[in-house]
Amino acid sequence: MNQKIQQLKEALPKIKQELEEHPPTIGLIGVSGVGKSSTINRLFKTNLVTSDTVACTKEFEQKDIELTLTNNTLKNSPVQLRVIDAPGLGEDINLDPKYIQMYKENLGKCDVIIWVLTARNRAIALDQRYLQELEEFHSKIVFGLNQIDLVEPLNWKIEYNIPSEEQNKNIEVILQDRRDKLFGVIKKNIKLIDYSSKTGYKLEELFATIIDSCPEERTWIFNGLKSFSYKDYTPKVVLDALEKRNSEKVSNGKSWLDSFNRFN
Ligand SMILES: Nc1nc2c(ncn2[C@@H]2O[C@H](COP(=O)(O)OP(=O)(O)OP(=O)(O)O)[C@@H](O)[C@H]2O)c(=O)[nH]1
Ligand SMILES: [Mg+2]
Repeated sequence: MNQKIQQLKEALPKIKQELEEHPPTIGLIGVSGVGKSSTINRLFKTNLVTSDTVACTKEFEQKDIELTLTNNTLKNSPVQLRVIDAPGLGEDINLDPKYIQMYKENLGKCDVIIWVLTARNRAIALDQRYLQELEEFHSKIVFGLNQIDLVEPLNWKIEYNIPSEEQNKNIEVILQDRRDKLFGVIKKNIKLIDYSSKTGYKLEELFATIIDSCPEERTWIFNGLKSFSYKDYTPKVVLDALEKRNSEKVSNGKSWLDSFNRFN
């Protein structure tokens, strides 16, 4: 037993060094405006600049984040994570060659890559083309289908923070369509998680998928990131509203939707 403790003591500085030099690293990529920066902001409480109107992120932006776990056994332990936000592809035909080159340089550093799509855009030829160019990274890619709160008929159940039945049916159709089309390029079944960075819906599942997708030799590093609950990702205003709904009957959803929109 003493010998084991001794071995562990000797290994600790090496573990620390490895974590400092190569912290768990996640990259978010995809075409312009799908919500890459918004997803990072919501997941990790960063304040990357986003835009409602024009292409926004122009350079690769690396954020070192210290996450404080809020539940389970590791409560209050700090965990290091590196997140890389990428400029959107497809913004301008003149910029694409430069961006593809930058993508190739940066994606090598990532353990896991989230390729963000938006549920609002059914044309994914651009994604398919870029995926072909970035073939060497296919094994690291997990796909996220963002903005599902904007799926028709736009009647998100705000009082529960979930899609309506009609939206759910449409989301299923969209997921199947994107899976088929991406399969055509990737040539194997893909991981595709539908979520909404705006409402925080299913961000927990997206994060769990990131953790599960880390390379085997780095599992020990990612394991430290496991103890999150959905509450860590859900906007406070949504949590407050859900709590309020539990304690009193909401007669008019508008009031808290208003505050939700202000918050965003
Ligand atoms: N309704 C809704 N809007 C979203 C969601 N995620 C992002 N947005 C909006 O989508 C727009 C683009 O978001 P960004 O995060 O700037 O997108 P991006 O992919 O980083 O864009 P580039 O940096 O230009 O590539 C902003 O208006 C966001 O508020 C979502 O889940 N639902
Ligand atoms: Mg951006």
